[in-house]
Amino acid sequence: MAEQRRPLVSHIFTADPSAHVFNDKIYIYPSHDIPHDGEDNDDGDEYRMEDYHILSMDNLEAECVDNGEALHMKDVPWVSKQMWAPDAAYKNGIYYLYFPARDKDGIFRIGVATSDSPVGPFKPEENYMQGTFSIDPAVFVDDDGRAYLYNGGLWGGQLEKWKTGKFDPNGSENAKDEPEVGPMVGELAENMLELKGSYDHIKILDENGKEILAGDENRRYFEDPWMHKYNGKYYFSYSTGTTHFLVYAVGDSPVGPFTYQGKILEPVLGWTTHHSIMEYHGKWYLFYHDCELSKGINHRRNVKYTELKYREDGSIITIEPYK
Ligand code: FUB
Repeated sequence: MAEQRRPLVSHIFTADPSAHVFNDKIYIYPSHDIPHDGEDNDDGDEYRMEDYHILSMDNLEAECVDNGEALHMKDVPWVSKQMWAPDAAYKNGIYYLYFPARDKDGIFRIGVATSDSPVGPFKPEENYMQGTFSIDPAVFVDDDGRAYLYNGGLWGGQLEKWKTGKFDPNGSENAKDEPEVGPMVGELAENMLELKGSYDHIKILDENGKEILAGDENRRYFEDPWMHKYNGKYYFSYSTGTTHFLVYAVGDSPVGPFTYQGKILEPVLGWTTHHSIMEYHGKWYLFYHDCELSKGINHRRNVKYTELKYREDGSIITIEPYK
C-alpha cells in the first residue's frame, strides 16, 4: 500500500514537490514546468516556470487533483522570470506560499504570498523578503511554533555569488579543498513574512566534525533543502546536484550544524533531483520528481512519492528509485 512511484499527474509537467498535511489532507506544492524546445545550460535557463498549481489528495491512494492556478508571475510586482521550487507553511490561521524568482535585476530572491486556503489563490507581498537571495525555500515550523527558512542553490541558483554577503556576479564555488558554500537558514518573524534576524550559511560536517569540502561532490550541498524532525533530531536533507543524490545530515538544533549521514535516494532519470519528506498517519513518505513522462527531458518533470523507512538507530534506508 502507498508505494505509488507513478507520476501523480500527467496533464501538466510538475517538479520540486513540497508535500504537507493540512487538516488530514495531503497538499503538494510543485513547480510547474513549461515545455519548450530550447537547450539546457548550467544557469538553468530551461526552467522557465511562470505560475504555481497546487495538487491535493484526500489520502495517499486517492486521485491527485490539480486545484488550478494559485499564483502567476504577472501578479507579483517584483518578479521578472523563473518561478522555481516553492514551499508552503501554515501558521496563525494563514497559509503561506514561499517561492523563488528572479527580480527585475535578474537576481534570485525569495518571495511570499498568503491565502486563507491551502490551494490559494495566493496574494503576493509587494516586494521580496528583504535580505533573502538564491532559490529553493523550505519552511519548517518547529514544535515550539518557531519557524525557519532554509534555502540556496549553486550555479543557476546563484548561491556562490553571495559568499561575501553581497551579490558578486563573478562569484564562484570555493576551491575543491576549501569548505563548501553552505545553504542558508534564517528564523522567520512571528508574521512569517520576513526574516527575524540573522540569515546564515549552514555548516554540514563530516564524520570527523570537519566542514564538508567544496570538492566532495558526493556530499556537498548543491540545492533543494528540506527539514524534518524525527525522534527529536533535526534531519536536514538536500540534493548534491552534480552527483544527483538526495542525502541527509542530522543535528540537535534547527539551525545546525548537521553531521552528514548518508543517501536517501539514488539518482533518478533527469539531471535534477528534488524532494520533500512528510509524515502521514504514522508513516513517512518521500516526494520527489523524475523525467519519466518526458523520457528524460530535464525540464519536463513529474512528481511522485514513495515510502521512506528508518532503521532502529534513526538512519534512513536508501531508496532505489526503479527497483
Ligand atoms: O525547478 C528548478 C530547479 O531545478 C529547482 O529550483 C532546483 O531545486 C531543481 O529541481
